[in-house]
This record gives sequence, C-alpha cells and structure tokens, in this order.
Amino acid sequence: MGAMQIRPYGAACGAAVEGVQLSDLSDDQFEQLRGHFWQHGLLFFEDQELSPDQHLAFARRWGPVVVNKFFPASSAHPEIAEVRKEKAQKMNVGGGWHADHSYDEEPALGSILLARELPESGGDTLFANMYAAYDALSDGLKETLGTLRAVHSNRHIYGKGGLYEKTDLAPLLKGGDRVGDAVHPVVITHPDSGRRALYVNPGHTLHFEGWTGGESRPLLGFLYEHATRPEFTCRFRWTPGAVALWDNRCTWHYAVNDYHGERRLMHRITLTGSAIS
Ligand SMILES: O=C(O)CCC(=O)C(=O)O
Ligand SMILES: [Fe+2]
Repeated sequence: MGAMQIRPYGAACGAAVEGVQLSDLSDDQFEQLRGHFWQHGLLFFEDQELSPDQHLAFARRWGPVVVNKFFPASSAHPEIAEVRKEKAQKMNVGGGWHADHSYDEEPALGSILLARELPESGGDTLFANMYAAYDALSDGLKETLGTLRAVHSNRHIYGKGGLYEKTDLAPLLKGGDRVGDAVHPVVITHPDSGRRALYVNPGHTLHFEGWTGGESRPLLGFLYEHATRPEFTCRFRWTPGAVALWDNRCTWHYAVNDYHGERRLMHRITLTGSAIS
C-alpha cells in the first residue's frame, strides 16, 4: 500500500483520505489519521472493505463505543446502529442540521458512518464546520457568546409528542422514555485541538440558559443561518463502502431526504466523548 494522502474536501469543510484501508492501518498511520481528524473534524474514505467486526475494531482504536439509546441496533452487533430508510418510508433519520448527542452531559465524540445500501441517486449528507463558523464571527459577538450557555435536549425529537412520534420512523425507534437535557457553553474549546468552536445546533439546542425560547430565537436563528453559509459546508456523495468519520464537537450534519421509494442503509458506530467546556 502507498502512503496515506489527504486533500481538503470542501475548502473549509472536511478532508478526503486516500491510499488506506481502515481495516489495515498501522499504528503510525492511525496516529497520522488522528492528527488529520483533530485538524479537520471530518474525514471521508472511499472503497472501504469493512466487515461489521472490522468496523468495530477501527472504532475501538479511538476509545470506547456508545450505544445510541434511540436507534435500533444491528442484530448481530449491538454496538452498531442501523440508520435505515425503507422503500415505503417517508421520514429519515437526521434530516435537519444537528450535532449528535449534544443533549448528553458528555456528548459523543463522533461517529463512523459506513454506507451499506444506497439509493440510485440522492441520499447525500451535508456537513458544516463550526470552527470556520465561529472564526468568521465579529469579536463583539464572540465575546458575548463566550459568556453564554445553552440548554440542549432530545425530548422534542424522541420523546412523547416529539418530532418522530407521529411519523413512519416511530416504529423503528426505541427509548422514548429515556429522554433528557444538558447544558453546555455556547462556545467550547475543543478538548483535542484546543480550538474554539460554536456549540449550539438547530436539532437539539432549545434556548440560552436563563433566557426564554422567544428571547433566544433571534440570536440562535442568526447563528444557524451564519453557520450554514455555503462556505462553511460541504456535501458528501456516498458510494458503496464509503465511510464518513465526524467530530460532533466541531461539525454539524444533515441527511438529505430526497430518495423516496428507495432503500438506504448505513451502519453507524458512535464514539464516547467527554465533558466539554
Ligand atoms: O444518514 C446519514 O447520512 C446521517 C444520519 C445521522 O444523522 C446520523 O447517523 O447521525
Ligand atoms: Fe446525526
């Protein structure tokens, strides 16, 4: 195998890694990959031949794996969640901008998503870079945001009366009684890169701590519009065997739901994170 190559994917969003099989990385290559991951927060790999066991073995090199409370697990491997949309299904998982697990006290580090079955076309995933979004704010707003914390939740999505309850995704999900909230700073210092990132997201952030929802909405709305400007985003077109590895502390993602009538099946392993500040 030749040397690992890396090239930016979007100008300020993600990087594509070539010349590696994730099932077969030396310790040196893994260390190199870690460096790239902390730098970009989002890596893409094509043509990976990963069995479920190899997918898990790669995940465990990063640390412990989290079992998602809400997604169904693949039957043979409880640590692998199935992100699935059936032909007849209308609602997909993750069809809006969000960062996974920001509603946890210790949000997941990230995920390793692997394409198993894809529609003929469509089913892309969009990503946005929250380092770039933060860096582009004015010093004045950075200073104000640095004093704020925000409440994150999953109740309005997975809980009773939540987004998914009345949709055809409901029968595939579980854990509706395990919902909860967490409070995090609006700007975090990434534990591994040491860089500042914007840490609110449209999927899970309810309001600023001590502010009402109505008071929070205009500023959150501004931040969401700002953070999803095209220059901070990229769009990944999946091919069979492709893998996306993302860091939830500095990226958002959005699964585009434009392939009705076709099946899409992804295998996802979620990596354990730590408290953020
Ligand atoms: O299916 C996708 O592209 C991503 C879905 C999602 O939001 C996730 O797996 O966290
Ligand atoms: Fe997600």
